[in-house]
Amino acid sequence: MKTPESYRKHVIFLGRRNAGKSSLFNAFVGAEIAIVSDKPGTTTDPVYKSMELSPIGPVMLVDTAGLDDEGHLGALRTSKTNSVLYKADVACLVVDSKWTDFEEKVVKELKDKDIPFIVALTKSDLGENQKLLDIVKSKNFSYCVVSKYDKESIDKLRLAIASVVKSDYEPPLIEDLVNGGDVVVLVVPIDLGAPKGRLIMPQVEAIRECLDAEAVPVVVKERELRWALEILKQKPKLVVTDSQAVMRVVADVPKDIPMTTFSILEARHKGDLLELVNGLKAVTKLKDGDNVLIGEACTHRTLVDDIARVKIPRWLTNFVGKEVKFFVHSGREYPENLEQYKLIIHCGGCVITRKMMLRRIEEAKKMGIPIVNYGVLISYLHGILARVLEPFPEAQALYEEIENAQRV
Ligand SMILES: Nc1nc2c(ncn2[C@@H]2O[C@H](COP(=O)(O)OP(=O)(O)OP(=O)(O)O)[C@@H](O)[C@H]2O)c(=O)[nH]1
Ligand code: SF4
Ligand SMILES: [Mg+2]
Repeated sequence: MKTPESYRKHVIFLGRRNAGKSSLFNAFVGAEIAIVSDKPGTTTDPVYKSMELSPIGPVMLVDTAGLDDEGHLGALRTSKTNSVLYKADVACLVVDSKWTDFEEKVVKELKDKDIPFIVALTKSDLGENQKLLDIVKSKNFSYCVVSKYDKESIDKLRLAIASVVKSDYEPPLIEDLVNGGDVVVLVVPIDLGAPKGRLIMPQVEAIRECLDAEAVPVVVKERELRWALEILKQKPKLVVTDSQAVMRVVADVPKDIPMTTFSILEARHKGDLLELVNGLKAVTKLKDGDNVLIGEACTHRTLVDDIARVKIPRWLTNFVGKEVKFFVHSGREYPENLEQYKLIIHCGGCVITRKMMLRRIEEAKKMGIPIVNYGVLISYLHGILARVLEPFPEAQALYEEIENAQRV
């Protein structure tokens, strides 16, 4: 099976126009994918290519449109290249002749976003640029001297990039919550929203992690849950349900069996569960006319009773009793002008990497905008959040604290 994009580390090539980014990108891939020309501004939109990069594994390489310092210093923040930065696990800053304020600005942006980077001093076949080399060395940056014509230098760049990718800790979806021999019941509704003939990624991943933990995953639809619980000889260690069936499942699962939702598991695995619970503080403070952003990381087909466009707005409006204005933003790029929103409600982000999701949460946090996700909010609005946070005592304690503060 092809590795999904969300599981690939993203390696971004960036730098001034004409620096040689597309040439390096092509040499890296070993194929002529991106257009190369001596005309500055050849690449206008990001170009993607997946490949295996040892020892990281599957990566997605991204060539970007060049930026430069001729009147474009401020452009980095708003450009398509900046949007691509949200996806970066590592960046390759391509420099061919000079180090200026522009490169400084790019480095600052990378540091602000906590993106590890390497400087590729390219076009080395044209001669040594000692001045440039001295500057990069003096700044203690990781660097590589390369030429698109020198295969050995490209191999070195591959190794150098692989070595700067951070091996961030990624909490598992479920593996640490179960032990060998445990029975885990996974509730998977097969309704109109379910993709034809297959399960979705978090469901597949949960089954796989249960198997890795030598636990016994039992997969049922919500209608068969009660029966499944009756015939099981061993009490399940955990029941996990799709958020949309959570009300029915809460009613069917005895109180002494811990339960949670795939969305809550995803919030921890792919994001920051505590921060997403913390965002709930803003819900009861919403006032008439406040703007709420509903963020979806992909542009999937919308349904009649769509979760983002219909259900969440309806549930939230009923809950707060205020006329809140909802805005839906779908797609890989994070929307601009976040400051106009009083709350962000984000989807599980199944098509983006953990790093991209954390960056979205971080961006909201930096601007002081509370952020929650669908799973946390839906359970909260239905009054069952404490129940589904049971496997996560720290998050449950934070939620209790929020509830107590609101009661005062
Ligand atoms: N001699 C030499 N020329 C190179 C090298 N890399 C790129 N070039 C030349 O530099 C010019 C620009 O190369 P590109 O790869 O298109 O540069 P780019 O950074 O993608 O440019 P934009 O997309 O316009 O931002 C082309 O004429 C390339 O042939 C190199 O390693 N050695
Ligand atoms: S969770 Fe987000 S990224 Fe995944 S399918 Fe739903 S809207 Fe798309
Ligand atoms: Mg280019």
